[in-house]
Amino acid sequence: MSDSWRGDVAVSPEVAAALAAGRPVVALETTIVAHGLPAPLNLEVAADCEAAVRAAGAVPATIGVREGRVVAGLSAADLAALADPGREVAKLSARDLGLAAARGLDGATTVAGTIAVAHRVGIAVMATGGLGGVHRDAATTFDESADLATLARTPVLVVASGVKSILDVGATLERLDSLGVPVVGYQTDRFPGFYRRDAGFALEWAVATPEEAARAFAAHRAFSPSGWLLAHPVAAASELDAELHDAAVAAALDEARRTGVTGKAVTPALLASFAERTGGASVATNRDLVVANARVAGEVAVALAALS
Ligand code: PSU
Ligand code: MN
Repeated sequence: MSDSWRGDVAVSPEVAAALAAGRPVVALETTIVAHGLPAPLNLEVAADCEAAVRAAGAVPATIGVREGRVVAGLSAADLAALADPGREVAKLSARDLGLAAARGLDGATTVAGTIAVAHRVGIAVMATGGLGGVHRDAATTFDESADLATLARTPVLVVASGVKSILDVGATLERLDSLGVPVVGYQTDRFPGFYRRDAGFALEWAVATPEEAARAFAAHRAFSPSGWLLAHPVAAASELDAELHDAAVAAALDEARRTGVTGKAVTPALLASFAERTGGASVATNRDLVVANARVAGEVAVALAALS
């Protein structure tokens, strides 16, 4: 069976059947695969995320662009192509999707790009590692991820372990407040700092179960066009050592300043230098948290489907 078209999106047979039947589906991003994690681990993590969604009882829809086709539910071959470091794969936020499609490009979607596609085909839940956010020098560079504004206008629940401490976490939380995006702790009342369980900020709202998250998100949609950030901290056993973490943050920021990297290259550059500084420990933490987020997203999608 081949993909079917929903609007401008090619939907895999499995995802199309699940959506038609109202069964739970979870969108997964591909920027983490193409630009966030080193090969060959990147493809393994993508497969582990899909398996975690399935184990929770939902259908994974990994999203990306292949030769100009915007796909929800990438095949293993297409996913492998996007994971291939030898290939030119564009990094696509929501604003880039149409251009990449028209040009016939290969592209990996960020959180913003992924939720734009997910919403277009009727997927309400997404999992990732970390949301993009406000960079520390944003007061002069205006570098704020389009993930924030896109989440403000796209009703998709995103499960993430907060944002990386390389960013300005406090400013990111303030922007999410201004933009009207709820930030809800999953079994925590502290905002997670990606590699660490607590970034040093309290959360106003928390939920204890997937069912509670699903009920509140469903209720939220009656009053707001925005999505949700469901903040799920990394498991305690997978946390990065605090000292190693703080030293790596300082070094990564210093390197970024010295090399003068800008635009969409900033986040991948920071991630790569972080991995180098922690001797790969940050990559192991990243892997554990993104797979755990895929499982929680699967559970929330199952609970959401049970409501309707
Ligand atoms: N956080 C990670 N790994 C990643 C990203 C974020 O730990 O790979 C990716 C996500 O796809 C996110 C994007 O949407 O980086 C944000 O990039 P930018 O800051 O350029 O918007
Ligand atoms: Mn940016």
